[in-house]
Amino acid sequence: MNFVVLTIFPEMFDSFWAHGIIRKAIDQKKVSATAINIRDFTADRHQMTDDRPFGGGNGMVMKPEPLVEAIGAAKKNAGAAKTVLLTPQGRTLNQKMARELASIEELILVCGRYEGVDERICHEYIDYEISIGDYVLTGGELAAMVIMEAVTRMIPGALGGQDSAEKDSFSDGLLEHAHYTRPRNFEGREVPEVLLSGHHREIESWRMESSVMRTLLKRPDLLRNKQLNDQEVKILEKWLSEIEALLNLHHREH
Ligand code: 4GX
Repeated sequence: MNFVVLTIFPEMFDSFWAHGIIRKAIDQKKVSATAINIRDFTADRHQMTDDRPFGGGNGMVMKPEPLVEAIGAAKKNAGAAKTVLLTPQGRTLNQKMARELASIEELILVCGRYEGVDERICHEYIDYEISIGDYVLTGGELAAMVIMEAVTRMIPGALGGQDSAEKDSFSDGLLEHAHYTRPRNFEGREVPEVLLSGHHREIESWRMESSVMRTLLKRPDLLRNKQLNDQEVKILEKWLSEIEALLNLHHREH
C-alpha cells in the first residue's frame, strides 16, 4: 500500500508515521507514506491555496488548480492510484470499507481545509468521498490519519499477532469480549473465575457470550444488522429464558 497525502500541513503526519503499527509497516516495506504540500503547486507569488467564494459569504474555498496539479504529481508514480477526498459529505467509514481500501495499490488522500474544495474537482479527480463520522473537523488531515490507521491494520502481516485483526471488534460484527489483566482483585472487583481456570474451551465460550451480550447491551444496532450464527442464537436464547424465569417468579408473587 502506498499512501500519498495532499495537505497544506505535511508536518502533521511526521509523528503519526513515526509510531506504532504504521511505523512498523513502513519499516517492513508493507506500506509507504508521503505527504505532498499542496502549496508547492501554487503559481502565484503568495502561494495561495484558497480564495473567496463566488456568491459571497464567510470563509474561503480551496482553489482547484493547485489541488489538480498536486493530484497529477501524486499519480506520476502510480497511474492506477485512487483518490479519496475527506469530507463530511462522504460515505461514513466502517470496517468493511477499511478492508476494501486495503486491497488498493495506492491511495491519494486529499485533505481540504477552510469551507472545503471547489466543487469542480470532485467530478474528474476524486474517486471516493469518505467521512470518518458526523462531527466537524477543521481539516481533512486527522480524517486521513484515521483512514491510514484503519487500512494499515487490514494489510496482511501488519499486525503482530497473526489473527489479531480478525479477532478484533467488528471483524465478525460483534464487539470484543471483556479483557482483564493483573491484579486479580482491583478495587474490590474480581476477574471472572473461568479466566483463571485454564479450561480453554470454557474460556472461549465465556468470551463468545461476553461478546454477544456486550453487543446487545451497548450496540444493539450491530446485532440487528448481523446474520446470527447457531452459537449466537443459543447465547441469546439462554439469556432470554433467564429473563423469562425471573418474570414468571415476579408474576406468581404479584
Ligand atoms: N470526516 N472535515 C474536511 C474541509 C472540507 C469540506 C468539504 C472538503 C470538502 C471531516 C469528517 C470533516 C471538515 C474535513 C471540513 N474539505 N472529514 N473539511 N467529519 O469534518 O472527514
